[in-house]
Amino acid sequence: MATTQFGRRVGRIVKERIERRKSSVIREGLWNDPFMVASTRAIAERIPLVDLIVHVTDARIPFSSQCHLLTHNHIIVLNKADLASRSSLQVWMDYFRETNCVSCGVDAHNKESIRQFLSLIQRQVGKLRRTDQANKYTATVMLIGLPNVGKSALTNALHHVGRISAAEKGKLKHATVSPEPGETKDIRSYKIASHPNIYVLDTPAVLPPEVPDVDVLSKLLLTGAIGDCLIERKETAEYFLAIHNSSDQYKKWAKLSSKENDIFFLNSTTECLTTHGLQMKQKKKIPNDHTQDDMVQDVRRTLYETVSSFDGNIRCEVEMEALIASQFTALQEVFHVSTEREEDAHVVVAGKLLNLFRTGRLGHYILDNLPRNIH
Ligand SMILES: Nc1nc2c(ncn2[C@@H]2O[C@H](COP(=O)(O)OP(=O)(O)O)[C@@H](O)[C@H]2O)c(=O)[nH]1
Ligand SMILES: [Mg+2]
Repeated sequence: MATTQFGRRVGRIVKERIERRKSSVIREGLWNDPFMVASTRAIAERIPLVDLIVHVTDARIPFSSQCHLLTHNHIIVLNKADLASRSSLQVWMDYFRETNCVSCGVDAHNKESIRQFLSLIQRQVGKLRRTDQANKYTATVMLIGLPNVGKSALTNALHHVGRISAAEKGKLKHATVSPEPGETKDIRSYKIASHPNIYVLDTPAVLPPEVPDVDVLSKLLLTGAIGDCLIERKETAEYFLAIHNSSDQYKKWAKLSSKENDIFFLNSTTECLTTHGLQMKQKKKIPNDHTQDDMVQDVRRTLYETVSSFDGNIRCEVEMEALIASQFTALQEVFHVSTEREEDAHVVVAGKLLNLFRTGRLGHYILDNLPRNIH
């Protein structure tokens, strides 16, 4: 499958660069960062001291974003559920249920989702104590996970929702949230519930002791868990386009296409269009200013038109490459990128495309397959 080839190509480059940095004297890069090593050790030492571990993963890669520091008493959170395909997420939740893991999909930016997550934590904490201790104890819950999966965003949301629903006074604390991995530098506690008191510990990211395989690395890169500095953005964006072009996502954007709109007008002869009605429809078709939303629609339409009019075989790597090259050229126009050198223009296009993908505006995906021995 061409997608796998694109992923592996990206994964191999990243792996090779990480390995090179690991063996170099320059102490930089995630797997060679003494801070990361120390914080992973500090988190591991805390595990036996806390009441519950919340293992935060990225719902787009429920398997590839798992961390190695697992314990018996943990729940799995598939965060960023808003970015994942809903039907596939349900399949993953069923899988976790079958393997007797308590799991839930969460969107850290959605209050209702956070309320449900908080209730789950409260129920799990409640199970840990004897009934005669009811409400008179303090429990500690530690969030652990790879970089950028949303531990700090969840901490803030739980802290805010928990304190407000308990009508507690006092200043709210704020954990640093960032699109760049590795921002949280220490373990901090935030109160999220009273009667019983529950504190959540936000932690720096942990990384597996060994550099993962190339398939996992490519997905960590695409979802933003390990930062873009390890490889040129263009290669990562090409990998995204390969995934997009092999999925059914583009079909959802058919109605944005001007070709499809023409067909719509031709088929609407039975509809009585007044001059005003026609003007309104045409207005919708041709946006007159270029807001961010219009831009997103233009990108979606371009992706739809390039894939649907492509008559090559996208399962073949070379032909997929040709399609992707044509998409870069078309997107350069959509993003209004004009640079002297084509290479520079493509870097800008890649950055913009990745930003749209990572914020969920180019569809919902789950990049991992279920472990094979299950289904
Ligand atoms: N769409 C979406 N973005 C999220 C969610 N949770 C976190 N993020 C974003 O993911 C990035 C990393 O979040 P952060 O909490 O700093 O991750 P941490 O490194 O695990 O603490 C930030 O840009 C957040 O705004 C979520 O549920 N949905
Ligand atoms: Mg953080």
